[in-house]
Amino acid sequence: MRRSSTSLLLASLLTAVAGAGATAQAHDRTEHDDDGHGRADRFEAELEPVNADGDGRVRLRKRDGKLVVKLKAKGLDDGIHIAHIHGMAQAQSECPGSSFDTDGNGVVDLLEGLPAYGPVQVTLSDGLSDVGTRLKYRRSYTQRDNGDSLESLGDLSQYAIVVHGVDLDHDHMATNTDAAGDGQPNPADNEISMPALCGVIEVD
Ligand SMILES: [Cu+2]
Repeated sequence: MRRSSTSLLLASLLTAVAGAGATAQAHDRTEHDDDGHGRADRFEAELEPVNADGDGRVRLRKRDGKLVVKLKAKGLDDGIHIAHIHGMAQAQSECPGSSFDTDGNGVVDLLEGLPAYGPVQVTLSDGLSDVGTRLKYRRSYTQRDNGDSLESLGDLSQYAIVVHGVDLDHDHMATNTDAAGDGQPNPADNEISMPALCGVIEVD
């Protein structure tokens, strides 16, 4: 049961990574300040470490049916850094502390953190191009990963943002999906799905 749900989750996550370049409604734009007009709903999230060093800040703005996201992070392990809005409309999402490390291996992996931050709702990453120790992008989104409208998320301050990608095998790159080298799909040693930073979304 755990094995199959784990495999399914990892498969869908990796499919999302591989296909994100084609499917994400993401557009990098030139940074510019908002003009202050209009009735924008503004939110922000401070990104703090889950399993690795680093920090960051995300600003979110709902406008004309779109969600504009400005994400900055630094101090990450070099490698691939996918990012999502996680959560459930029914529950306030949180960021997992070390008590969520139920297998006691020293990291809170993707599955262990799920009770805190909930499932993926919106993929922010555009896939394999989000690499390095720093991230800085401004992208807009028009729908959830499941195709539903962004409005169906309800209040954004119920959600959390997770940036993934942690170097576990100490090769200075967060790219290995099987850091233990045992050939088994397992979130406990998947560097790409491993949460690096997390921040709860709050009204700005
Ligand atoms: Cu995620």
